[in-house]
Amino acid sequence: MSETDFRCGLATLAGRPNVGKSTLLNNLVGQKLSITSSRAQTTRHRLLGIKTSDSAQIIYVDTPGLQTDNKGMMNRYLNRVANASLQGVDCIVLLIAASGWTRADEYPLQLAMQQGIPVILAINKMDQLKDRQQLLPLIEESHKKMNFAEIIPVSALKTTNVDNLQKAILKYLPVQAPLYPVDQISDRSERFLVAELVREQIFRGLRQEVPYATAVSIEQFKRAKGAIHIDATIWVDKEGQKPILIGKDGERLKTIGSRARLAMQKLLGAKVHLGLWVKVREGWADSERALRSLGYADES
Ligand SMILES: Nc1nc2c(ncn2[C@@H]2O[C@H](COP(=O)(O)OP(=O)(O)O)[C@@H](O)[C@H]2O)c(=O)[nH]1
Ligand SMILES: [Mg+2]
Repeated sequence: MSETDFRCGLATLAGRPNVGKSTLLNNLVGQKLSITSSRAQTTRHRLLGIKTSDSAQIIYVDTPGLQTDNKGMMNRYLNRVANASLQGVDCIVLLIAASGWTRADEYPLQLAMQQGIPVILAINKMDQLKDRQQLLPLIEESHKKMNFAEIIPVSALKTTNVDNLQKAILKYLPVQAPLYPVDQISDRSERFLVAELVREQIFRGLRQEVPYATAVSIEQFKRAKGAIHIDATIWVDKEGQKPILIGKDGERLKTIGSRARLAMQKLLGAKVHLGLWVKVREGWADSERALRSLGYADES
């Protein structure tokens, strides 16, 4: 492979909430960077996952789900981030689920169509189909929706056909030198990624509205004596949410902490000591200033 054949570019993973964008990003990059849960709107930030080989560098863009709910400052913020991530990239990978097109897929489809760049349709969660024959009518129906550059069924969870998706994306990337150092896997700092791992456990461990009322900040991130010492604060919106997060005898917070700590050790490849606190900051999700100070500022 000569240097002049090297391909490099950006591919945005787009789609409705919960369709599997973050799971797919982790799978494509081969490292867990983006947090996932069975709940909509787990992803709140744009995150780059960078995959470099001898012949190419693909920069995947994970985004919050595209949805039409614009109520509240957080929803508006999430929509802005997701919208902006469709611009200035080389191709869009639009995800739908193998169970079929839903109304919630129409808005991401419209936005993807408007960009005037190649759109690859990834039909995700194909592991949930009893019979792969069911894909044929779905592919047929999808062809009518728009002129997709490619249509590729995958399972992000079971790693089915993900390599073929990767090959397809490569075709739409320009020949150019890598944009990021070849050993870099994300644009996000370790501090950011570990804060997200705490948020992931909150989304996985708690029902109802509480996860949506929480944010996480890292107060300390220090390497000492072969271990990493991390102190994190979980911010809640109301006093009444605090006992829900902490749980009876502190059990829930303990579970969140120990699971997040294990995930951090895996990510950082080092022993982690984690201190977790819960604090109240009333109305943070609807205050522009609080949103900014917690890292929810518009990202370019
Ligand atoms: N069965 C199945 N579940 C999946 C697949 N991909 C993602 N999921 C699940 O779908 C849920 C949402 O995934 P996530 O990646 O957070 O979706 P996002 O909101 O689009 O980023 C999680 O519970 C995932 O485990 C898949 O290929 N098959
Ligand atoms: Mg996500």
